[in-house]
Amino acid sequence: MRAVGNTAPVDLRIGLIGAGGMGSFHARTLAAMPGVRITAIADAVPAVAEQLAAEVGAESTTDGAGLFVGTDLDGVVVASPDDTHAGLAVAAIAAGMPVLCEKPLATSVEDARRVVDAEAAAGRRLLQLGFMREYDRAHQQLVTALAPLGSIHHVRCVHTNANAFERSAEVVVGQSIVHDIHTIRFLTGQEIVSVAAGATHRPSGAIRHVLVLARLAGGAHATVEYDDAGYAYEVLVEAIAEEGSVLSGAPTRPTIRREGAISQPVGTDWFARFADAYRAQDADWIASIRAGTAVGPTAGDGLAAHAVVEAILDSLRTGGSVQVEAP
Ligand code: ISE
Repeated sequence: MRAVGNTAPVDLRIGLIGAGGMGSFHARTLAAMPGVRITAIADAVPAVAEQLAAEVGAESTTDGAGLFVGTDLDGVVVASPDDTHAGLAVAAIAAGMPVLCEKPLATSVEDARRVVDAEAAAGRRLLQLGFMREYDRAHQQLVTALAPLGSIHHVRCVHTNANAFERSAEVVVGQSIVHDIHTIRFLTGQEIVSVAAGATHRPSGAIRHVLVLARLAGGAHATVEYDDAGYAYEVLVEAIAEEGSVLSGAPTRPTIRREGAISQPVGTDWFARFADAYRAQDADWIASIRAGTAVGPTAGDGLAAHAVVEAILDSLRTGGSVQVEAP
């Protein structure tokens, strides 16, 4: 069934690889946009691909890479498991197809570099990377408020995750802290040159809390306080600049007075917190295909972020300060 309300003539045919939670959201969001049709959905699990394909009126397949060969697609969304992103992104670029690739770009610096090299060989940008916080209102307000305040001395990212399950350091840093790394880079316009990181652990030994102190090329500091808390989801960013400081806003929430106490819900769902940002990102991507120019976070941003991911992991292992290898 096509998404209700989208009866505009179709001018863009979009494919999607990875029909899990994130992929389903992209499919529904894009299918509801005027002139956009999801025509092909790929997932390694046939039933998963078929179910989403039936919902949005697409063909289904288990062969993600097949979407780049002999199809009439105008663009592809990559929302498959992290370690498949780089290979699929390279295939999309080689086919000259615009691609919205979920973050992270890759799970190694080498793979991220392959994507950057593929674009260089293609001679044009084709990839938009899903660092969607750039499209979040609270982050945009932060950028605007900081503009007149002069040089930035410190960016403080506080990222509380509602994951109750245990994750490896590679996943915590590569999948979650990678967002904060990008926030630091896009707020300051500076590269992270060194990091020192430490972690605390759950009684089981699994990683729980990560603290990162980063130094930027221009001399500023940045910190990331990351917690796999389980009980709440919250992302706060504070920047201290020459003439003032700015703390990012959070979505407006009710203040509840009840049984002699005041409370305010925080939420536990990262996806709900950033749903509007994802929608804005997807709309920008579609507009960029029509305009013939890629926009938003780049493959280079993904490569730079992953170089920092690897330096943080190195610091967690060695306990020392680690220089980030300039990608
Ligand atoms: C998740 O994968 C996301 O992308 C969220 O934005 C992030 O805040 C969370 O930590 C990740 O697990």
